[in-house]
Amino acid sequence: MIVQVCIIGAGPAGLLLGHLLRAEGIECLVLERQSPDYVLGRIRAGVLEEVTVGLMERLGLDARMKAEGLPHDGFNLADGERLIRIDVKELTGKDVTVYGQTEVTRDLMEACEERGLQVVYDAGDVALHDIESDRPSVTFVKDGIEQRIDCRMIVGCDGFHGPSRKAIPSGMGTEYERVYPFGWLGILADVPPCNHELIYANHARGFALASMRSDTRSRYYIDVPVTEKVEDWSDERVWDELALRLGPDAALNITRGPSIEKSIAPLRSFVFAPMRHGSLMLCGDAGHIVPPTGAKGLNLAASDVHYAADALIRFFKRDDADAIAGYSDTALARVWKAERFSWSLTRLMHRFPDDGPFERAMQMAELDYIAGSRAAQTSLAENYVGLPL
Ligand code: FAS
Ligand code: PHB
Repeated sequence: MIVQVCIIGAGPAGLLLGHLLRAEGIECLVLERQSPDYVLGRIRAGVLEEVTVGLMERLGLDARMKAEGLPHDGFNLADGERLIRIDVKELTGKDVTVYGQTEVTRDLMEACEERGLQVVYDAGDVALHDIESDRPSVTFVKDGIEQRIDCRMIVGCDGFHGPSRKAIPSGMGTEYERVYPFGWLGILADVPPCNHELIYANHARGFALASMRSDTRSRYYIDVPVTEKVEDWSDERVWDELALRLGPDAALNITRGPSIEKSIAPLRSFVFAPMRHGSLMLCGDAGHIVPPTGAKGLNLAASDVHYAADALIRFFKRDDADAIAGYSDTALARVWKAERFSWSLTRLMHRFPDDGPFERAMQMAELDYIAGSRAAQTSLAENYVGLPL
């Protein structure tokens, strides 16, 4: 089979890019290792920047998001004593939309057939070939039969553990990484949220986040040592810890209920640069990872896709070879700023095992400064709603 672009991975990055290219008449095909149900079963991001909403609007796939998504004008930082509200709407003129990544992926998936976007699910043993040439190919196994896709460009949207980044010969890129000494235990439950906006809490017992998916479905997190096992955390133990860490007011409003999903995710900051090698471009988690503290992961994938789609459309439809050459620098300029924000908010809101009284005093001083400074709140707000493209 011959296509212009072969996309590896049918998560949000792969499907967003596939639809954008298909809408421009660029022949592409998406290869996904898992089944559709498996992809939809992964519970991940919940907060969308206007960049991500804008791509869904551009595709005309924003109807359900507009009907069911929750526009949020602010978020809160808690430190056990007080709640510091960051009024992002007043400070930046922008808001964020609370709408689960699962729903974004579902909306994109359901549009594939009617829009003619080819996605091959359950594609095993995906391998990239001749990525340094202008005639690369991808092989995979489907129903026991090996198949080959010849293409002009490959875009790796296959997440942190996918084969794309690993296909780049060693020494042809640089890895920047920080692994955090804790993970986030997340719980999803069909109970009303304890607050109408998100609360990020730095408590003596540790970090907690109160989020939601709707007015009837809540998403909560606490940080736990990386050695913890989710089976050691009963629902009751999680609810008890959340009530302690989120503070007395929030605790009074927590509605407990059985978890419908509960898992522990490791936290890391990671960037692979450059995000292009020959005929291979990387988008989303294939190129970078942020700790979820700043709600940037999915939104960075969306901005990568915005840049990658623009470059590929200019390359294929206007014969502009420079477009692809410029992709990595353009994408990384925004990636690094989001990496900084996610790292700094993680530093501010978590108790690190090696921290002593001085580090704790610095956290308290920074929260005090934020509480009293419009400039500090504006800086937080403009990063939270997403920096300009
Ligand atoms: P994805 O990982 O979503 O998609 C990659 C796709 O490639 C997957 O469908 C995978 O099956 C497929 N793939 C992998 N290997 C393949 C192969 N060999 N062949 C074919 N296909 C292959 N971000 C936030 O903003 N907020 C959050 O709260 C948040 N929570 C998270 C919790 C967890 C547990 C994780 C892991 C991530 C979280 N993230 C969060 C980040 C997450 O949302 C990502 O940023 C987002 O999924 C990025 O989308 P993609 O780049 O499409 O990668
Ligand atoms: C979520 O709702 O899953 C969520 C929200 C904000 C974050 C991380 C996760 O920073």
